[in-house]
Amino acid sequence: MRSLAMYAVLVCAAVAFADSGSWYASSGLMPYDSLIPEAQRFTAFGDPSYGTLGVDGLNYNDPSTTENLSIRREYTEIDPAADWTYQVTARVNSCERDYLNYAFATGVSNDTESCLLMVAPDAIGFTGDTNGWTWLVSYSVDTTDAFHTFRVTKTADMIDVFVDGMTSPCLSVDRNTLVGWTRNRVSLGDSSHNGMANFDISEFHWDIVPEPTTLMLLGFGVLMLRRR
Ligand SMILES: [Ca+2]
Repeated sequence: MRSLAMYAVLVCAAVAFADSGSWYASSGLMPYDSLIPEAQRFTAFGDPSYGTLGVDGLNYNDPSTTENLSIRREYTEIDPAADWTYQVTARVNSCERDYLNYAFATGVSNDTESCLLMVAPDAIGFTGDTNGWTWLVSYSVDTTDAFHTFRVTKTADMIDVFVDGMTSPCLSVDRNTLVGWTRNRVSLGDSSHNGMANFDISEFHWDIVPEPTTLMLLGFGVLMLRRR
């Protein structure tokens, strides 16, 4: 009985750091629609009127330097040791912009460093200081007026970025070099509070897997159960 209790506790511990799902514009539902089960549903922060669902995707039209639209899932904690993958298909639309050099942020971030991918009209990358528009590392790619798929994987400390069908990453960065934002979230897409932008997102997928030590403990729990 004791090992059974231990097993139950360890299963809960593993579930705490695991989350995955997908959203497709072709579903005809906003990512935060109440028809979507909670385990797959996002929440809209900021001004929801900036988002509209069209045939090509979810269009963000953020014309303000004092407001934004952020569609995200928030967590109490995403352990920095957890591995994860996210993938987004999106395009940046030609539009008037202010001084910010990125259009939107997307992906997974924990409470130690911001791992959100910044997508600009002509580049993608990660932030390098507390100013969200200063690149640490970037890769030149024309994201404007054509859809591309951006896939980001975190394995241990390394974060790799792939565009479309790439088999080797165009960007690799050690998470320890990224700046902290103290944000535990999966962001489908965030426009900037201070910047203006217009972009479309047609698909988003995310997969946060339990941290390796939790998996090992879980395996130990199963072993204990089988020895009874
Ligand atoms: Ca804005």
